Amino acid sequence: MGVIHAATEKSFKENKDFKQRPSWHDPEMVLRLPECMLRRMNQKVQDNRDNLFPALLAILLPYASGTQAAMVYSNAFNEPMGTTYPEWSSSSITYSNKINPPGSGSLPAPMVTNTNSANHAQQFLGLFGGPPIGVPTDPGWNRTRVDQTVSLSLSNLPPHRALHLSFDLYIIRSWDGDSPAYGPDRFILSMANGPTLLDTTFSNNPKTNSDGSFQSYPAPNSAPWTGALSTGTLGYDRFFRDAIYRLNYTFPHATNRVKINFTSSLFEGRGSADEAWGLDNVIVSTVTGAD
Ligand SMILES: [Ca+2]
Ligand SMILES: [Ca+2]
Repeated sequence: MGVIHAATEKSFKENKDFKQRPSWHDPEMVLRLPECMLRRMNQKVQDNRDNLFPALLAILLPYASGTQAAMVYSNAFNEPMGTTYPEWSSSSITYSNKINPPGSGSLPAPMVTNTNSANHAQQFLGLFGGPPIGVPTDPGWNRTRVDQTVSLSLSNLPPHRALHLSFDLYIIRSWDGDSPAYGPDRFILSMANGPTLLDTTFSNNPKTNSDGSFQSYPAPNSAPWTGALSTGTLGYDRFFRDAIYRLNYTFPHATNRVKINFTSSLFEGRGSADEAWGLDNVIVSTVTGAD
C-alpha cells in the first residue's frame, strides 16, 4: 500500500532541480504528488466523464495490491523565458513538398527552451512545429509537410516494471486535424524503442463544413477541441482557439533509461506563427511491485 506525500504547490514550483529526484531512496515515499497535481486529477475526473477510466487508473494505480510508484521527473518549465533543459532535445526539422521550391530537405535541430504563452498565463516548453519553409512566392508555398521530434531523455532510472507519464499538450493556432486540404496535422507520442502510445490528429479549425477539419483525438471524426482540458486559455488566436490536452499513460518498461519522443507532422509549412505546439507539467514515475 502506497503512502501519498502531498508536497505543496509552492515547493513544487520552487523546485529548481527537476532532474532525477532521489525520492525513491526513501522507503516511506512511494508516490509523491504535489497538491496541484492531485487537484488536477480530481478536476479531470469532474471535467471528463467520458474518460473516467484513465483518470481513475492514474489515481488508483498506487493503491493496487503491491504496486508502488515513484516520481523520477517533473517539470513545469516556470524558469525565466529562454531557459534550456539538458534532458530535452530536438531532432532536425525535416520537410517535404512535391513542388520545388521549396522541395524537400532538412534544417538543423533548433534549441529547446521554455517560453511564455501569448497572454502570459503559462510558461511551458515550446514553441515547436518548425519555421516557415520557403517564401510565399514559391510555387509550393503552403503545401509543405514539416516534421519535428522533441525528446525527453532520462537515465539512471531505479528498477521498475512500468513507467507512468503525464503531461499537458498545448495545441496552438490553426491546426487542421484531418482536413484534406490543410492536413492532416498529426501528433505522435512514442518511446524510442517502442511502444507508440498515441498517433492522432488535432484541430483548432472550426470550419469543419468547408475544410473537413475534424480531429482523430480521442476518436476518428471528432469535432475540433474534443477532449480538451481547456480552450482559449493561452491567448494565441480567438478564432483558432488554443487547446490544452492533459494526457496520461502507463506502459511496460524495465530498462534504466528512456527516451520519450513527442512528434509533430504538420501540413502547410508556414511555421509556428501558423501552427505550433508545446509541453507543460511533464511528470514521469516509475512503477514497481506486483502487476
Ligand atoms: Ca508551466
Ligand atoms: Ca495544417
